[in-house]
Amino acid sequence: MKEKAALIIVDVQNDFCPGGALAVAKGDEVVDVLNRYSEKFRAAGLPIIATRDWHPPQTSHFKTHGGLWPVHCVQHTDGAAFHPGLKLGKDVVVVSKGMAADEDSYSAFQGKDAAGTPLGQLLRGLGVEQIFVGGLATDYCVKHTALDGMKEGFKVAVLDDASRGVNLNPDDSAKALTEMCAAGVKMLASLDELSL
Ligand code: VGL
Repeated sequence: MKEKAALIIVDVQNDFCPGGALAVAKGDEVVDVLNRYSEKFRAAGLPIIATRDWHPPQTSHFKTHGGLWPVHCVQHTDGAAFHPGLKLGKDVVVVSKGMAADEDSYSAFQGKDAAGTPLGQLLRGLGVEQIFVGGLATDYCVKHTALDGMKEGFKVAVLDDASRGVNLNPDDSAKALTEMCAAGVKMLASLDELSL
């Protein structure tokens, strides 16, 4: 029998989309693609998790406090809201990360649901063995989520057509894909390759 799968939609938030505080080029292009993946998972009765960066106003993650990034995805702001085009049904579990003032939390496995359950525990509780990961950004949160997924013993596939990178250096996304593949992460080019 096939491993039970879950879809992990990573950080498709306004601040990571064009016009946002930490805009990923063409970040909004993943919205429709992810909606189509979600339909497939929902139709198959499989879990869908949406992660979000959920930072306090002051954190060492931000340049203002010694970190790498402009202020973004501050809790309860518009920038932290999911992109309005993302269709998140009531069944979607939201996992928040980066809430402490001293953590980057690039990986969704450092995040927790509303009840405080860490992602790995949540997935195991649902009987999930395989995760499909897409969203923003390829070279940070998608990459770290995929790599941690492997470390936590899941089969991991990244949705290449549903992910976009920050690319502080122009080849960061390409390097991230190479790194993920070397760790055993599979790549899916498009929905046609999805078999649940
Ligand atoms: C992310 C940079 C900074 C991400 C988050 O979601 O990939 N990237 N914070």
